[in-house]
Amino acid sequence: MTQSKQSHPDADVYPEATGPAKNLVLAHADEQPLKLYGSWFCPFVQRVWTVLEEKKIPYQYIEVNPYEKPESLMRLNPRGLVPTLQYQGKPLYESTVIGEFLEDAYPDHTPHLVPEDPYNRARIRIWTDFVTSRIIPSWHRFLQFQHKDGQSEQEAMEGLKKVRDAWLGHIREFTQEMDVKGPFFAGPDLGWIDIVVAPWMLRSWVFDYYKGGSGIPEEGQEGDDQVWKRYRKYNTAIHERRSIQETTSEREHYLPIYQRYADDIAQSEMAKATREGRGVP
Ligand SMILES: N[C@@H](CCC(=O)N[C@@H](CS)C(=O)NCC(=O)O)C(=O)O
Repeated sequence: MTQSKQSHPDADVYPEATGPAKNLVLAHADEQPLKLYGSWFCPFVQRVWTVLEEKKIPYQYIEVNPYEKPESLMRLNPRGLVPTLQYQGKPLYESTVIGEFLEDAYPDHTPHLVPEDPYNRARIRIWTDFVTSRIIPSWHRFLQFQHKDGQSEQEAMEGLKKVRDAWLGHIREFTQEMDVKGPFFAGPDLGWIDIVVAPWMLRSWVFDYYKGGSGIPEEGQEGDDQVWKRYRKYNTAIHERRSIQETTSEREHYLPIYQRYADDIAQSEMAKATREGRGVP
């Protein structure tokens, strides 16, 4: 990679989407009243991007590097985070807020991803919160885990197992809440909760790549049971979904980004929050 001229240590990311996501960027380059300021690698952006694609809402995709914090982004979102949306000239941010907003603002665009029934809608909010407050932080603690100076090999292994098991525990709890048949969380149809969690499922190859395995048993392996069987069915359905595939870039360009997390040297707000024991920024 070329040396970045920018001061933020994470700014030197590949500049644009590649692979399937590149086609979407090209198809959504034209001026539109609804603008998505996004970064090709960002899981929070992928949520919003997937909703726009599922619902076929017209939008303009504008690639920004959130570590360079360009003026165009800061003007709309003082937190300087992506995704940021511009709707009728007005800004909106926070991926979970945007997801529900798109459902409400474009009622004629199907599929409806958020249940209409108030109870079911509230339940989806509980599990959306679970993804934010449990799954994502434990995913990052596992990925960023480091062998500390002076620790024996065994102590380090135990430490790694602890963070891995914490993540696995949350995935199991989430899976146990799913509709028995599925394949999606609430039944046969993809919903907002699936889009909320999908980007981290899609990126869980990082555990095989950097941490010696995710710990999720394969069929017939030790520890396999009905819950993991249900999870694997879910995982397959998520990976096969067109909108999710189409918002994904080539893996080789995610590697330098996730290498920095795996080495625990990333300086993103998420990486810092993880080191400080805080939640999602
Ligand atoms: N809570 C936010 C999180 C968004 C977020 O952290 N985005 C990252 C990119 S994946 C970002 O903009 N990082 C810039 C930084 O860390 O300075 C959301 O759900 O939209």
